[in-house]
Amino acid sequence: MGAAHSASEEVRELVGKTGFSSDQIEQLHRRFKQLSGDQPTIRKENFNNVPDLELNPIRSKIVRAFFDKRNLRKGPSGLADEISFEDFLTIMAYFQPIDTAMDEEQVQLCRREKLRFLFHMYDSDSDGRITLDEYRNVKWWRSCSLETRTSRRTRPAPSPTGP
Ligand SMILES: [Ca+2]
Repeated sequence: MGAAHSASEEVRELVGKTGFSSDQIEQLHRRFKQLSGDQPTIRKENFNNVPDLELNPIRSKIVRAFFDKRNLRKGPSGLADEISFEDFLTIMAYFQPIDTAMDEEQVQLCRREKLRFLFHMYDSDSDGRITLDEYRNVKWWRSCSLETRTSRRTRPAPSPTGP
């Protein structure tokens, strides 16, 4: 009983921290266990078998975002070797739509967090600046992914060596 109680207590705590509902947390926990192979942490290699990411051209950027210490609020730079379920939720929360029940101040805070997350995706060397190369790097991959999704449109495929 003790364990069951502490588990639900833990979920309640995570609801407060992340803004996910308890149903969403359970769902994400199943996903986490699937990814980790039932281990308490996830390593980068665990993302190798995610079919949704297989064809995603910015796959490495997305995977990196999960381990970026800045996004995990664990440091000004660097990558974590592994992430816990709570870390996983921290990252997934960046992808949550903004809750309409929030007051203006919370909305601003939430927007700022999301922007920071996006900024970190571009600023791959964590120096707090986005160089033209870093910008082009993500932009090129993004346009590639759009290109694949919208199938063959009239625009030619962008070249990896530049526009
Ligand atoms: Ca940079």
